[in-house]
Amino acid sequence: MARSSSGRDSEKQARGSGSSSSGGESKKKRKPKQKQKNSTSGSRNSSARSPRTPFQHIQNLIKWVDLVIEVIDARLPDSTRHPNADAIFGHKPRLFIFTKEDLADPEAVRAVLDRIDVPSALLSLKRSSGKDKIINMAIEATRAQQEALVRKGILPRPMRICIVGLPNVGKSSLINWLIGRKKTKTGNRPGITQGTQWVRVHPKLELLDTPGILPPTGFTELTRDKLAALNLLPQSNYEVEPVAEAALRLLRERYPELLERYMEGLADAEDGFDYFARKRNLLSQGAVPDRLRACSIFLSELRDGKVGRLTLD
Ligand SMILES: Nc1nc2c(ncn2[C@@H]2O[C@H](COP(=O)(O)OP(=O)(O)OP(=O)(O)O)[C@@H](O)[C@H]2O)c(=O)[nH]1
Ligand SMILES: [Mg+2]
Repeated sequence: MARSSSGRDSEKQARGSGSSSSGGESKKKRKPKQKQKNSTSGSRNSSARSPRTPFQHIQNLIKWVDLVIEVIDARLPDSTRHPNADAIFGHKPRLFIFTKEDLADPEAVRAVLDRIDVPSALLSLKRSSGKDKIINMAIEATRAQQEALVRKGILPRPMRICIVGLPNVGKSSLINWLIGRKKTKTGNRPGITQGTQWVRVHPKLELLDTPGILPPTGFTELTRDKLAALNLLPQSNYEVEPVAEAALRLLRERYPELLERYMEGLADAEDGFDYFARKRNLLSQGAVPDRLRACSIFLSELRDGKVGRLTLD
């Protein structure tokens, strides 16, 4: 299957978004001095110790935080976890927050939650209920750290929480949702957040928004197709037609009824996007079916939940 870029490009993309993250951090006042030293916020001459990618930047930050919240897209509960997440964050108290409940298959997500032993919550950020539950989970998960500070005679401070996850899973939206206003930049495409940003979400909790992190390697072709189909990879990393074809194949295997309800005959059509284009009257000159438009519209509607609630892992 043709691909416009390799895993190395993911790293390049990620690195691009990381460069400004250092700038954002250098303006923050509340961070410990040592953190400033280890971050990319120093002068260009300090590059010997500077992390080279946003992922390395986050790895450096991790030692200063009390809790890591991994944000996971409930439509891809395995594929939207960084393959090295357990190795890198596993020693820290963690919460998993599965976003996009409103777009995901409830049964499939329930099965995933049942096999996870990290405290987890499933959320639709399109609904306003459930904020107190998340705040309480975070306070509970950092209770041991708070008690340790008291034991050491250190003045109480808000617990520092780092939000991590792949691009476009809903990290920044989660922060805005918790505080009930738009403090962090969000958008429906991967790569919106370019820097780090601290936000106080509760007198006891400060959250650090971070850029989405893509592993430089380790994606199988299937995983890449799933991430691309659900708009979790930067568009420069893939071509629309093969991704749409892969998504249609997956839906035919997993959700033929949804597909049939979405467009009668699509589940069984010999050439799916030829069929789609004719059905939607997407014809170019000479009444030739416009496959590219058909693929783009299909992906866009799939991402918006118009095919139905689905989980592709
Ligand atoms: N339907 C639905 N959309 C959501 C939900 N959570 C987030 N989104 C949407 O997902 C998109 C991405 O949200 P962001 O918060 O910008 O994602 P991010 O993880 O910060 O992305 P990057 O900054 O690019 O890494 C936005 O269009 C949000 O509205 C949810 O629970 N349900
Ligand atoms: Mg963001």
